[in-house]
Amino acid sequence: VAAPRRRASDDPVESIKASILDHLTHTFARDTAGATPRDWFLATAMSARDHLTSRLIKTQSAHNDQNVRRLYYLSLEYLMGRLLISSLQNAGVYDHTRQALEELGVDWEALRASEDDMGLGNGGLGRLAACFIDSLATLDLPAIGYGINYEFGLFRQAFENGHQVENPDSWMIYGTPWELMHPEYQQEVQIYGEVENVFDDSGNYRPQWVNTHKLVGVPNDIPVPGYGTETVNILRLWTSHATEPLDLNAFNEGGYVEAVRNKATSETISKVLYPNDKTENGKELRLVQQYFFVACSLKDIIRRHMRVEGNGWHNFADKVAVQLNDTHPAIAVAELLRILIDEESLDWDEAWAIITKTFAYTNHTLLPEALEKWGVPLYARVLPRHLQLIYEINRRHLETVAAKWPGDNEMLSTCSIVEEGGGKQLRMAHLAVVGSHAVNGVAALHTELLKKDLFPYFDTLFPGKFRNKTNGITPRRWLLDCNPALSALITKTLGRPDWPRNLDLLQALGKEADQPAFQQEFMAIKRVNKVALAETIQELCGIEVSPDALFDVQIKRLHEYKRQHLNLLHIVALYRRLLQNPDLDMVPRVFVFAAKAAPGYDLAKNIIRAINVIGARINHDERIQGKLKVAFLPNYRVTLAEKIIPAADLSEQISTAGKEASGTGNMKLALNGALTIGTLDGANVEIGEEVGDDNIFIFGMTVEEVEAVRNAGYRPYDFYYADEELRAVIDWIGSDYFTPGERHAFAPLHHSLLDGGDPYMVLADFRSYSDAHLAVDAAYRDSPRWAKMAIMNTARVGKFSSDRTIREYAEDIWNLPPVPVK
Ligand code: 26Y
Repeated sequence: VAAPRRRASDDPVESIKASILDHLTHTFARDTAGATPRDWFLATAMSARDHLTSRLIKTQSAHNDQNVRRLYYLSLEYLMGRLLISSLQNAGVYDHTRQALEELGVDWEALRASEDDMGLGNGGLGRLAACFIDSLATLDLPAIGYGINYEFGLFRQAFENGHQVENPDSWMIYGTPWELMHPEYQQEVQIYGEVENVFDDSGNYRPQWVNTHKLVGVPNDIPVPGYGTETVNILRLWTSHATEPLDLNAFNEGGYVEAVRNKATSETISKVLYPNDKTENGKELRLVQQYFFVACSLKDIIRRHMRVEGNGWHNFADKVAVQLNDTHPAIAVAELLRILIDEESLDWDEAWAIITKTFAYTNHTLLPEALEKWGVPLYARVLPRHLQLIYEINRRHLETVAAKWPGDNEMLSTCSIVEEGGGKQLRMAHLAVVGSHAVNGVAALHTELLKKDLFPYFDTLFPGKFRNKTNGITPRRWLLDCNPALSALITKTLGRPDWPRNLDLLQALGKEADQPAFQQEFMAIKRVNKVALAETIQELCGIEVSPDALFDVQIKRLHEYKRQHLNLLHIVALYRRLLQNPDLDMVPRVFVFAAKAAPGYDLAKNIIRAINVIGARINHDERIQGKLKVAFLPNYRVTLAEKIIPAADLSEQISTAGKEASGTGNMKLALNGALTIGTLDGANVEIGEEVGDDNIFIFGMTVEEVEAVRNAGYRPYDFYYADEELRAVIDWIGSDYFTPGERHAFAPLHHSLLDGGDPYMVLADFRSYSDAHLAVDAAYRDSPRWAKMAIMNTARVGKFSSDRTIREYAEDIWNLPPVPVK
């Protein structure tokens, strides 16, 4: 039945009902009888959006009217996940909307399941950006996130015969209700071409960037509402278009395909997210993506500033702070320099002062293969003027290096932005450090290693530039929204509902950790969440698991340094122990994995296959009486994380010490009452400090020990021969036992562990890891003890709220005061 036009109602539930029905009818042309869950989702999302857009307008006017200082967050990735629940929660209409839908007889679960994830990121770095923009809005900080509106997000993963297969993620093929397109703010930018050496009348060098290719960026805005506040910031994502949709000449001559070729090429730029998150492979399109979004964003920032300030370069850096999310947007340093010098005719020193006051850079990795470098010939072709400017930045930079260390040529080449030898390459991390006033690592240990190992001379050259900002996660999505039962218990226990804005309040749960009644409530919620995950495992993997088993979870990108294969060795060892002693007294375990491997990363894909195939064998072996189960859930993404995390008992954070910059999944799992088994790496160190030694299982070598063993010449065979069980497990995996008829199926894995030199020292840490698991087993048998430990984890990880992280950035790096709205 068609709904009448919406009428204002005093009853919030009635007015939401009216709004949803109104959108169903007038926005989507559906009647209630024929509406699919997706139609209901769209109508509900539009109704939520109505709440947000009026607040968005109010927020932006407040910021504009007061001409406030703003933070601009530049990131190639935003891993947002679904937006419905968080939008409703942050708009303060979640409960009323649920009730409205119930009264309308709509199936809520089906409705919410019909929203595709907005998966515009690879992993930790992209999800961090999403948590940060949530916190920025919640803290009333004036901020805009800039990025790319990829038509295809991270690939969708399926398994065939245990192998990963990738499918395109066409998340917006039927449109998305959250984006507001703003063609009036489109920007034209240029790329390619060449530099003409021109001199003006006074003989000054005035280079001209000519014969360029023009592109248009059209912004799509996503509203970003804060929780418990009026602020609604925006996430502005650029879509690329051609300046001319059609080549009329070609068209008139009958070249129909030729006529739209330019359009197709231009639109390719925002087509697809690169699925690599460690090795940069120097692809031209990726460089074009970086420059396109940086150039559009800077133009937009300058437009906003000049609208108020006229020709106000003098106070640009007072009003504008730009944070570079890793080096991916680091070309912004050269692009702003080009604008200031070539277009605005500022002199070098003036321009450079503005730049270094404006930019700050966050580093997310120490792994050498993940540090971005671009070949000079590629740069010369794509961004010829920028290359000249980078050379000049470098010349001046090397002057300061030479002044500090006179006569030291080695120091010059170490600190240079341009790497000589072989093909010349541009080191983007060096450009970002030189062009920024602050550089930060993402956990205390990471920042120390950054100063010591990655940029040792820069820390001496620029004292005070390097800071730590330990990562955080938004407690809205990662507790309030994903674990409603635990959230209700927390609100009841604390006697106040405002803990999602002040996560330190959870400390008070510590007082209940010894209380049997509270322990039972806490663990009963965990069990309900485990039952739900068990159903999901059944659905997605066809594996039956018992919610009474210990749920042992490793969920993260698949990488050698994260050591999913260490976990696998332990599983195979347990399997072997059970076969040798079927009565072995052990807590039944369900090992849960979820992970995507970069499509070109063969070893990572081999590890996925090994876990799948060996897992299947274990799952079907009746001899072990269901004591071990292995489930690798396909297509890991934010939505799946929201399902797994509330159900986890044990959180695997087992990277080789010194390799994981921070980790953020470790924080999400601890917040939801999972205990960590982990190395002293990344933020695990700080999690351990917060929860206390009694409430975490630490194992393995420290950074110093890793270094010492490596310096002494690490030989995996030493550990292989010294440990009978380890040797048997590796031999077993290397045999064709798990893949009858298919020999050497796991040769890449087997090779990596032994003849490949075991670069991440899996063998060296194996025994210590296995022993830590024995301690886990013992703790889990003692239910009150385990409950207490789990509660202590939830109670003591308030530090890891991204609100704390963002407050530190705002105070220490951005100098950014909050601006309350109304
Ligand atoms: C250069 C390109 C190939 C590239 C693309 C994406 C390189 C790296 C990345 C993503 C890196 C990433 O996600 N790093 C993770 O950042 C998290 C947030 O700071 C950390 O918690 C995590 O330890 C780190 O691996």
